[in-house]
Amino acid sequence: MQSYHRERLAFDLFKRYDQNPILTRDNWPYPINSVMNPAAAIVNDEVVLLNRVESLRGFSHLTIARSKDGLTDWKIDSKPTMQPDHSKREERWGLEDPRIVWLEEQKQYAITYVSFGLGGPEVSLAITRNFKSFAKLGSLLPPEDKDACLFPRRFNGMFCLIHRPIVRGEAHIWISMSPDLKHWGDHRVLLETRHAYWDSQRIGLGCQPIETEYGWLIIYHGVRKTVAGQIYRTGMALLDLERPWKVLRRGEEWVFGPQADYERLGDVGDVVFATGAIVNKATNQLYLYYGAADDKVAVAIADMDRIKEYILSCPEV
Ligand code: BMA
Repeated sequence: MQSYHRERLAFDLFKRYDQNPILTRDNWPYPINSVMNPAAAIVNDEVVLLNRVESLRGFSHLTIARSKDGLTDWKIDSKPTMQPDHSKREERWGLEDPRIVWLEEQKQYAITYVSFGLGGPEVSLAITRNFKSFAKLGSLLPPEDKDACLFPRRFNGMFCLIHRPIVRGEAHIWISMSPDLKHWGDHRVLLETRHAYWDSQRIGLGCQPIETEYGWLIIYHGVRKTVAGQIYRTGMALLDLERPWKVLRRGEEWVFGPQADYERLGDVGDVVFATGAIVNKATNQLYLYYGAADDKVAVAIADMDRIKEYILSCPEV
């Protein structure tokens, strides 16, 4: 149902940081084509962005940039942080679009990323304690699959993974369970594309699930195909805290879309692709990090109370 009050909340939710974009090829310490789609985490009081970086060959690897305030003075690793192992079937053509979550039980960060190999894109897992050394645990599910993130803890004894397989050509968001982070089952569709909506063509998880007292906040991207090309925008849903396979609410409208020049123009125009977020506890704001037009990194900021007001005003599912 259309609600102008809710649409106003959606429209005003995110403010672009006025120094955007925050990372571009011009401030990279080595030659690259582009930087985009970063995972985000707070590590030792610093914001760590694990960025997808595309080389001049067109293959991607992951490189860290760190900042005290998550906005300014980024310190970028002088060389790639995680490189593809080209001898591995699933990493032949690079590593893309990571998401980070802290695993409470393992006391390690889990990085789910797309490894792009002979079978197409698939979801792989790496773990790290310190973002200095990384253990690659291999791929989790068969291709074609993308846009995956774990939850920080088990539910009913099981780990949960949100991901986006392509099934019969359809691109819905799925959730799957595992007792050990290796064997996956209980696959079910979590959110579907919606005919004729802004998210009609494809959807996929954006940043890692954000835990709130009223549920898991899911920020996802939705794609609409137009005669002029595709538009990638951002929407929201809410999952039950103890049963994250249960959708509580879903926004009807997008909350963030390409408007600024740096989002409309680039390697792939009209793309905002959120992959990482942090909550600034001091200001109660969400910093949403996203790839802008597939060649730079930008950040949009929203007040957590406004997000709550918005998502709780969305229709129950
Ligand atoms: C998706 C992914 C992203 C990319 C987006 C827009 O399918 O490949 O890495 O940012 O398309 O081109």
